[in-house]
Amino acid sequence: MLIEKNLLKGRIEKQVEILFNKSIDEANSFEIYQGLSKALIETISKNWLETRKKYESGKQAFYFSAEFLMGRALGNNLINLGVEKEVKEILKELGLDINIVEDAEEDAGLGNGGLGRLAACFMDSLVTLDLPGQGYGIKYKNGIFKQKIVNGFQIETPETWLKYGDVWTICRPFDEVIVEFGDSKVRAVPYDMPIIGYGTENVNTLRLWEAKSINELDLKAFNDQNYDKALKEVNEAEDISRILYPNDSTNEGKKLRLKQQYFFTSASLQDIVRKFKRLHGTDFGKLPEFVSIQLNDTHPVIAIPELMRILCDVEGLLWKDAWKIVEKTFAYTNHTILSEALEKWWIGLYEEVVPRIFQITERIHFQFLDLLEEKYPNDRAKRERMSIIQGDLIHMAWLAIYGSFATNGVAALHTDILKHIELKEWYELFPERFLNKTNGITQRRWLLQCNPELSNLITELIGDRWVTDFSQMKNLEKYSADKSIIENFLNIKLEKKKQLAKYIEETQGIKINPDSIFDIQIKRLHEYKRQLLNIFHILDLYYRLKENPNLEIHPVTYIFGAKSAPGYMRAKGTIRLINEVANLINNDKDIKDMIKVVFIENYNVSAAQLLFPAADISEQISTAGKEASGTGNMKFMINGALTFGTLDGANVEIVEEAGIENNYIFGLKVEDIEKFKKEGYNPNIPYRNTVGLKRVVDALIDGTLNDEGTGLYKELYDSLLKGASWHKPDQYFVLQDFEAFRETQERINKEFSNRENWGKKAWINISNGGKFSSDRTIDEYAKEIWKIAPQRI
Ligand code: B1N
Repeated sequence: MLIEKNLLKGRIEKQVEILFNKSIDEANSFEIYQGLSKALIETISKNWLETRKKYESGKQAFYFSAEFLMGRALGNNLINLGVEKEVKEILKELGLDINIVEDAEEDAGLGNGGLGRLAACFMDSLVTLDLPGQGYGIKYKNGIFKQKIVNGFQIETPETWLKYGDVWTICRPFDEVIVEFGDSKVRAVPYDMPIIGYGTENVNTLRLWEAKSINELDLKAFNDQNYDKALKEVNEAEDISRILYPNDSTNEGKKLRLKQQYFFTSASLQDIVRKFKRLHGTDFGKLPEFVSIQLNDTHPVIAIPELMRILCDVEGLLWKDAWKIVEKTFAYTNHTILSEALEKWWIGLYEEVVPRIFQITERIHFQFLDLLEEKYPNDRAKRERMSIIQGDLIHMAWLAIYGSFATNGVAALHTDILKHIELKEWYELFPERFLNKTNGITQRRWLLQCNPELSNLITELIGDRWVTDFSQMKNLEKYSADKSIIENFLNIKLEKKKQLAKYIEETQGIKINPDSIFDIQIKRLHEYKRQLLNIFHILDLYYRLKENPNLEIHPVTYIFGAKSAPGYMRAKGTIRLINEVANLINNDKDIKDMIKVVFIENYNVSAAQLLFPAADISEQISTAGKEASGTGNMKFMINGALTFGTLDGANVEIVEEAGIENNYIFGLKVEDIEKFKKEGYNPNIPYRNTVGLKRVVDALIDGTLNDEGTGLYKELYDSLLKGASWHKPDQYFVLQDFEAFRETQERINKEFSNRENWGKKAWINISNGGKFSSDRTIDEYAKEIWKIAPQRI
């Protein structure tokens, strides 16, 4: 055991005393949460510093990411440290419920969705595998906004996780560095978060930078009573780490965003180079032997010219020597092929914000043109397509591929599309650089922590090795024919559904039936994810029930959770639509509770931990080819939900592992869509010919539904049937896929009633989830990209 119970209890008391000057019986749940957390940090602090020292001897991987969607730390750390039981007892003796203490913690919501949560799962796997890997990011003062639903509309309010300080990071003021922009300099102050592994004493680090101004305040302006001016510099500096941009898979070409990117990558590189010099001197040719840097999408790609700057301008290397080092240091992960997400910076802005980096980027661009000329002489068209600087835009993905030794996609299908369609010419130029690394999720948070009931059953059957070796799950498969075990599983599922129902009743005031099918779609709101298709089908089902009260269906509860980017009007319209349809159906006595629709307000990591275990059906219905991987699909699978989805992203691999017959696959495939694009797609055809479809689409504009004069529904309608200047009508094939969607839903509804058979299918999914552990993903990155090996303290 890590720490003896009474010792820990004493430490909690002491910490509450130090932090709040209260005795433990006076402390509220938040104060206990902080005291307990600090006591845990006290307990691991020795191991933490030993790990840091240990890792200095060899090669380390650094994960550069603008987002780390960590969620809550306490519950996860209690489990990873193996002290959950003791802490529960301690709190009980004090008359406290651990759940209430855990609920006092705010989510660290420093990310938007899958990309940010992936970074968080990777942190957990790195340390659990004893791998020398560290995260680098930004300590945003305000993470992803809090979503309120008011009259069905999404309202954003600021997220304030740091309101009372954060116990899980420690400031390291003497590691601060200065980041220089064209017109100003700021201090980058590091905060370190310990990343505690499972079944290991290693403690890794996530280093998050906070921006601070060099000068405190302009006293002269203050004395002149010019208060805005007095604080101008302070505010401008602090603005850099003030807020997370709330876009998921869309690019916002804003100056502050570019500043954020340069701020954290420059600070991190300075930190890495400083440490390298301390350990190995100035033989920078050796840098790639000790350092690998993973660029999480293009957001940190400005690190490539920044490392050139440091090596050439600061350390005095020759350009060509520096370039060789840079090319061997970075690796790049591509997370999307949506054109609106690809980052391109306008040269005017880039030059203004980081003039020296602009010069270096230009030189890289010309050097690349030389390479192209050598390989493909006189091929002007190719040069135009592949140029890093195109017209007045800098194409960050191109810079990433050229400036790194590896480019990876995040699921097999996605990597194939990169290699053979989207990045075809790049793959021809650098075939050895392209790799696949199918995403994964940590089973510690997404099964052990969020579903202790199922975890216990699994451990009873196959022992607990699955917690750190998820391939063990395969040993469960032999029980799929064992009726009593399937019965056990189904009872656990029911229990998780009851827990969710209780949460929904308490937080949203809606009563749902735990015996109904829980059909859940939780993810960011985006047109390509097709929440619209889901809600159209629900409305159609509602109309059919109204027409035919004898229609026999198994009761079903449709649950949504989704945030929309604040400026994304179609996504906001869809949220309003879901809420309106929910209201209509939930309040219609004729429906007799056959259908319920719930929109979960403020969907975040903590809500996710309640939702995944309670699902029967996992909605993964993106237009084929558009969802790079998805990771929610994996969380559902290992908690025993069946996938209802298209052959997109990692869904393909999920059904490969668990069997297509144990899931519900429908709709157009990538090839079908390619064909439509070649031969032409007319959404009017399905609109007119699919029974019931016209009725639900027209409900948007014929007065049936009411968007309060905002025009949001008309805009949705037009997006399907008229298109817009930037896209053809129904670019995501919502109407074309409607019929297959409905047929498959009908099949689900029928088959759910056969409890035993359903349970068996769910069990087979659980048993075949082994591939989707982020431990497997990280092991592949470590061996095939970073070339790092475990270092245990
Ligand atoms: O990254 C996830 C994948 O599982 C998802 O399929 C993919 O959509 C997601 C700009 C993004 N791709 N691109 C982003 C996020 C924020 C931003 O500002 C783009 N997120 C994804 C993990 O691989």
